[in-house]
Amino acid sequence: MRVRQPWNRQLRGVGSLLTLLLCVTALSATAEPKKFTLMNVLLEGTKIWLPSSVVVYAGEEVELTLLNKLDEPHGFQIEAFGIEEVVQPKAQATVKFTAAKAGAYSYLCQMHPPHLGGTVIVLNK
Ligand SMILES: [Cu+2]
Repeated sequence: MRVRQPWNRQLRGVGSLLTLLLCVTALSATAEPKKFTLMNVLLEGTKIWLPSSVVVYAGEEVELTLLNKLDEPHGFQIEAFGIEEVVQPKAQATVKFTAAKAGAYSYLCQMHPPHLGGTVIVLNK
């Protein structure tokens, strides 16, 4: 059966290549979302979500963990992505969205207009 060995070896090579391709495909299909943590604090007498900007690329999945360090509920809204969350005092919440299109999208607290927010900056790839 030594006659068949070269053919078998070739098949094994193709099998390895296919396995590699499948792994690469699986990795790209299950790409982790871009994760950021934003914190709601009182800074010099003003309530503010920090950091005041988050930068991602168009098409990326984004996951924001929102920490409310203050003593009353606060909102977090990104109208363009349909996000509207209320984070309870001394608690956290998570919101997810796809940054489908390049642009600058504001986030703010929908409960308190003077409460400062920031901008999600979505860059073209
Ligand atoms: Cu607020």
